[in-house]
Amino acid sequence: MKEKILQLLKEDDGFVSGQDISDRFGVSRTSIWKAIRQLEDMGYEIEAVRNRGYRLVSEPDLLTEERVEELLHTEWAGRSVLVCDSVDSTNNEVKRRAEDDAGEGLLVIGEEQTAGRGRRGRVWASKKGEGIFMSLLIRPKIDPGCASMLTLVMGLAVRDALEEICGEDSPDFRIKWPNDIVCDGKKVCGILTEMSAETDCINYVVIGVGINVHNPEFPEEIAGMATSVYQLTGRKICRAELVAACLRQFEQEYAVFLKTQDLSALMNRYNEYLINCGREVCVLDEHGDITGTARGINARGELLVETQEGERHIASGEVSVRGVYGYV
Ligand code: BT5
Repeated sequence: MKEKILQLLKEDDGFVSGQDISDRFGVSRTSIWKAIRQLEDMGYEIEAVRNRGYRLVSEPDLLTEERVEELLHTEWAGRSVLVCDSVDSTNNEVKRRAEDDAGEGLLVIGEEQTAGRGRRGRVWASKKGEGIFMSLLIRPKIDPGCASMLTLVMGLAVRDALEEICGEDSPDFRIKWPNDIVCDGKKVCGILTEMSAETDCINYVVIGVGINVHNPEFPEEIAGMATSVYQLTGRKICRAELVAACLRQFEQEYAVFLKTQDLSALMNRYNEYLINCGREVCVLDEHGDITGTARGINARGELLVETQEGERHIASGEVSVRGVYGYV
């Protein structure tokens, strides 16, 4: 019933009266009301006015397998797409499937994550319908020591995709080494790369991407450091288009990376967008903090930091970088 009512509301830009619906489908006013409630739960915004009826105000930004597949024009990334209504963590789901021999290019998307993760077991806020939570499976034939560079390749790809989808008046999206995309001093995307490997060969790599898209606000704990595309632009972009753009960009940049198995051909562009460049940073390392001026990345994806004792090369692994005066 709700599909039929929805169709009717879509065909009419004005109000459709309860009487009309009831006459047309032979159902009671109560069943109509219930169907309307179900549609609202699915994210449709419906205005109900006494004596006039119902009007469709806006449709939800649905992230379905069909929609993503229709927009993807990639060779292998997203070869198979799985959208879960709810999942613990898309990285976990891809790992489970990778252990079951899933092929390279599998993309898992969650409408929500119940245990979305950042690095070192930190929590990634993953509220239903508000963001993109996705993980891509790859099986690269590269040295396991090079895998951390894939976070940087994906970072560049997501930044480019955000700019593409936001269009001409796109906000100035920057990269905060090693795994964040930031704008206006706040984080709009985080990337978590995980790997299963032997000493000299990789079984698989999972690259997880969390992008804040429609969030009107954030939980208090992260409100000072998180932002969303909606907060930045006031617009509700299409998540499926952003997913497709990320994969398309990643596929291109990954092909460049594979040729040399390092970032030599990507680092100039990466450094152009690197927010840390030329800034005082504090690298929070388990061996002690390092403070200095960030000078950009090298071909191995290490951050070059000029300190009083000389230049240090910081490997991305598990470190966090903070601006001396705040998050960026
Ligand atoms: C990250 O970790 O930034 C990696 C986030 C990766 C999330 C994706 S979603 C799909 C896939 N499946 C997963 O389970 N994970 C990946 P890290 O650098 O450790 O940053 C985590 C910190 O960012 C938290 O401790 C919070 O302070 C902050 N944070 C949490 N949720 C956030 C959000 N939605 N937006 C911005 N900041 C957030």
